[in-house]
Amino acid sequence: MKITNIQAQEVLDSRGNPTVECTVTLENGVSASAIVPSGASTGTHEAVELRDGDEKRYLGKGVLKAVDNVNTKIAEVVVGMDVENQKEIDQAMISLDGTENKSELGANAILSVSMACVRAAATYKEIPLYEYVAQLFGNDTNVYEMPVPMINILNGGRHANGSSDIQEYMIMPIGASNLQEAVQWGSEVFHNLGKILKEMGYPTTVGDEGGYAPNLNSNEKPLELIVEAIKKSGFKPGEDIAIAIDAAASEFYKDGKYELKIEGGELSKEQLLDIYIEWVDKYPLISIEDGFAEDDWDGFKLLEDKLGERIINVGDDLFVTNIKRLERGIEMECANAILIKLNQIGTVSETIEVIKKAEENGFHSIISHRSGETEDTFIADFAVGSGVGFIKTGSMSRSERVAKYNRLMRIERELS
Ligand code: 2PG
Ligand code: MG
Repeated sequence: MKITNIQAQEVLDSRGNPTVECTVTLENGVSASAIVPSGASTGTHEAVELRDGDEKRYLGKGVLKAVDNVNTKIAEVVVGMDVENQKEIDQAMISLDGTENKSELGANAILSVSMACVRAAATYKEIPLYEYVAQLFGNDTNVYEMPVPMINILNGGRHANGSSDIQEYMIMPIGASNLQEAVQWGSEVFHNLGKILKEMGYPTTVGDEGGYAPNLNSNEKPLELIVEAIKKSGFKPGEDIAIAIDAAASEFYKDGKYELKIEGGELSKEQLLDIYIEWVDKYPLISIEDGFAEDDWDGFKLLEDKLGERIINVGDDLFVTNIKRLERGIEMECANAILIKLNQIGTVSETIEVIKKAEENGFHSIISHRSGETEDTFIADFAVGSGVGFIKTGSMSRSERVAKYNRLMRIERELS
């Protein structure tokens, strides 16, 4: 079915910053929209998010140039194409942009069109979005695996001023028998953690991803409190519910050292590694994301050699959903998992390619939100259709996070 119109506009993300929404209309009148999210602890090697830099609007964060690029340059090549030719649509935009990092048109502009085309095609074919995604992957559309959620209940780093250096403390309901149970358990632990914090006299206000953000003056204390909250909720730590962290270590890396403010200032990679080893020994910690900085391949390698058998060793800023960087990681055997963010690379087709590459090489993939999210639940369907088995989509509060869990629960009900 032919694309007859594409129209972008500026809308807001969950931090109140502008982002791009695109609506694709087809020859038969069907139309569908998608909204692009936005990160805070962004990797240097990510595709470029085009912002206006006009200080008079949204403190320079406007996206009118990206919007205009969709409505003029991109529309010129994409209008008239068949909406089911996702690869060709994406390739046409990549060629039009002409840069390695999509800095000409903006990855936010390109991805809004890419995602909206996927949704428009699913709508036109009258099938659920996850099913169309499964088709794009070439997956069997009769069997689906619901992802295990990584639920971020304590926010730190760039997502919550004044709390821990470690950016995210997540729980993984690995013992839950289905997604709905996982969500229920996650919500119970989240609320019990809130009670514990309240009793200790800490605030229970939340950070960017909906987790609590107390100033505990420790990077380890959150692990202890989460174990307590898991027990208080009646679950077995490590058996029913495990813990995951995203250190987002690029954010506290400076001049070859890791500045964990609380754990004694400047640490070498070996010292930081020792902390991770201690935590993995002491707590049911089964996944560490960005344990080292985005270009510290050797740090990741140390972690993989020491703990690769015991943890999911995830590269986020390290790989930035980029196939070349993933290939280097596969070659070096310096991780065993990749975080997947569509806007790090900028098209749905390239994202699919990266996930396939990861799978072929025994790497896990985790579909992820950004800290600046929207009401768009695209990644919930993307996680189910891709069949990767994991999704990281924030806490049990803030509607832009909960919307994804709600969508996942609806999908699960529909499938059963
Ligand atoms: C991360 C993400 C999402 P941001 O580091 O994994 O949690 O954060 O979107 O700020 O990069
Ligand atoms: Mg991360």
